[in-house]
Amino acid sequence: MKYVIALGSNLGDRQSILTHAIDSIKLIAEVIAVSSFYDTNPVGGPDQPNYLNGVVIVNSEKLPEELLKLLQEIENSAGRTREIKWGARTLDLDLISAGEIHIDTEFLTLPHPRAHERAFVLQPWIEIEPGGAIVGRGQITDLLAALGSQE
Ligand code: A4P
Ligand code: MG
Repeated sequence: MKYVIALGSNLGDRQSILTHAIDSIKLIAEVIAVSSFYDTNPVGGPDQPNYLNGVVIVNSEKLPEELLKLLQEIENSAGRTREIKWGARTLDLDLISAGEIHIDTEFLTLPHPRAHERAFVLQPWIEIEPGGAIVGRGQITDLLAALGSQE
């Protein structure tokens, strides 16, 4: 199964936190593509520093829930704490999509419910998979273009 994973950091040495996170992901899945990192303005939440965001595509035979658990362990080892919703964090790893799979439980929603409206996810994803799509939402190039025309 091919998974799209979004990475974000806005506390500490963002560049090395993301690079280290990708090294950790390589230990649990086969990493197929890695985007550049993008400096982005924070969306939502309290006043907080800019993020560094990126996307990786991996191949894994693990179930989505298993993969998310492992990603959360990587977040925790990067010193992630959960205090304020949408607040600043050393490392955020979100599962964005898993092909055609739909999941809606408290632990995991797939596709990610907000990814289609977030340039900080779509832009790096398009860089590594221009033909990518979010099931039920459409082509990621169209989704990003729709965001631009809203502003
Ligand atoms: N969860 C459910 N579905 C998923 C999924 N597809 N991937 C659950 C990952 N987790 C999922 O997440 C809260 C709970 O969501 C978890 O327990 C998991 O079981 P969290 O990472 O603890 O908390 P969070 O990240 O603060 O909340 P959330 O809702 O994931 O926030 P978002 O939507 O990720 O937004 N601005 C910029 N520029 N760049 C960013 O990266 N990120 C956020 C966080 C806000 N603004 C940003 C950025
Ligand atoms: Mg998250």
